[in-house]
Amino acid sequence: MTAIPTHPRGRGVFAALTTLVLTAIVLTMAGVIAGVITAPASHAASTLGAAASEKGRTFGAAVANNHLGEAPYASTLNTEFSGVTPENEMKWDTIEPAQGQFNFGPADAIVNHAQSRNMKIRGHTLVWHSQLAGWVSGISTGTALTTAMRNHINGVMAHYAGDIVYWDVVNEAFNEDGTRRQSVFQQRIGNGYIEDAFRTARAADPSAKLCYNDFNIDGQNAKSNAVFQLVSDFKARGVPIDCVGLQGHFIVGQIPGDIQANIQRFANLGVDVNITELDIRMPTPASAANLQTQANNYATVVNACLAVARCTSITVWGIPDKYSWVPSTFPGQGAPLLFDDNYNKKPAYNSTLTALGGTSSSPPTTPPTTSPPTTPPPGACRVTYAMSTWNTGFTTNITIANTGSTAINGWSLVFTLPSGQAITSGWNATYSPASGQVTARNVSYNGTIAAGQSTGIGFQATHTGNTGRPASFTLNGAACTVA
Ligand code: G2I
Repeated sequence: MTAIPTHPRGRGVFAALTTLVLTAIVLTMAGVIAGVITAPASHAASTLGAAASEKGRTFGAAVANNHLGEAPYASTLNTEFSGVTPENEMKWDTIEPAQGQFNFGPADAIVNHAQSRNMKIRGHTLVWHSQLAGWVSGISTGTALTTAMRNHINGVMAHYAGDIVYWDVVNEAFNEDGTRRQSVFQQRIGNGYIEDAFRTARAADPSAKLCYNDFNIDGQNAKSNAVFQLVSDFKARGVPIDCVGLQGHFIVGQIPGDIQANIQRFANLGVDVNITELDIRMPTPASAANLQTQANNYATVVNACLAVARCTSITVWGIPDKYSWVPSTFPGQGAPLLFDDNYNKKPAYNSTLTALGGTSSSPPTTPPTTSPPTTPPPGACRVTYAMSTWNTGFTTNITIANTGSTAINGWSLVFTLPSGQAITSGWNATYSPASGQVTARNVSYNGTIAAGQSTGIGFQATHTGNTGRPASFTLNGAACTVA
């Protein structure tokens, strides 16, 4: 008797295959009986994942295992996204911290979460110079490093065999001028390490699509030309490669004008294109104008992808702004994602959903200012007023929580600034006047605060020595508690 091979993560491969075959038979029979294929949904999709799916695409997010236990993080992921990329958990320093010792726990948690919700998984990443385990850099010969690299690819890909749609096999191997980055792999093994990694990966999991992934290759330039040459060469010589990942780390207002042409030229080589790490950063605190430009920029990227049939997935590099990698890497910049720090949908969320062909269920279709304001009962709001001060100025982040049991539709928050304080710019609300008793009114996209939900606003101001806080706040005329 031969034992039935089981999946390394526990699921029986044969059981899965049997389910697939049975499902296919049942679906075929249903089609014959009904005589028609199910008609497309008549209503527009209301989430990113559902809208992308109607276009035959996946809309994913980078996910960090340590945030999965946070309720709004998990619910936003589960509601909005149809794909995941582990943000750090599959990187070499985490997954093979000591030679031959694999630590699959953190990545398994994300993979299990995704699989139980039918989300597609991108594997990130097998061969990269960064977040590399220390022992790898200590290997001194090309032969030994090739062996270690192959063992790493084999060990990780075997564990996730059948689970991963796209694998980032090699990440960020080129410099901006198109020359090879002098990573330990390049220095010890030489130019052939990329080809070796792809050939090893194909054998390790033939069901996975194999990608080369990099940043600043979104438009046509010296670096993307070098990647284009690599893919052309691989295709000509039969080296396995199925996909190019354009990371899409952008600065607001600076999307390359030829992004669609660049996606198309890679697709023409016979590979899929994925937008793998999309985010669009801006100076913080974010201005309303930049948030609107960001919304337009997200739509541009989505439209460029949708225009090319082989651009099959878009992944944003995080869910709420507060967990983005940007502020720690680029001090003074941030707000690059689709959800703000409180998981409120930003203008960029709405533009992205619209570009995907979906329709937003919020903000409301009628402008909030024309909806009858719902006055919360006294005490049905809670305000958090977080200040960050310096010698002549300060920024304030205000969170307005609806602690009542009905939605607030359209709101005005009134408070009095201590003397000498004057608002110079604000975000997510209009502020008038700039000093004294100020009224902050909602803007188009945050007029509704559902029961139990909150919204974040803020402003930058000057002071003349008095850094006190407003003594009280009223929302639509009712006093709020202050946290
Ligand atoms: O740097 C942005 C991305 C560029 N392309 C490849 C991606 O893999 C990369 O992701 C970022 C993660 O978003 C960060 O979360 O890669 C960074 C490292 O290169 C990640 O940052 C690291 C910090 O440097 C560590 O201090 C921290 O322990 O994240 C770790 C886990 O939170």
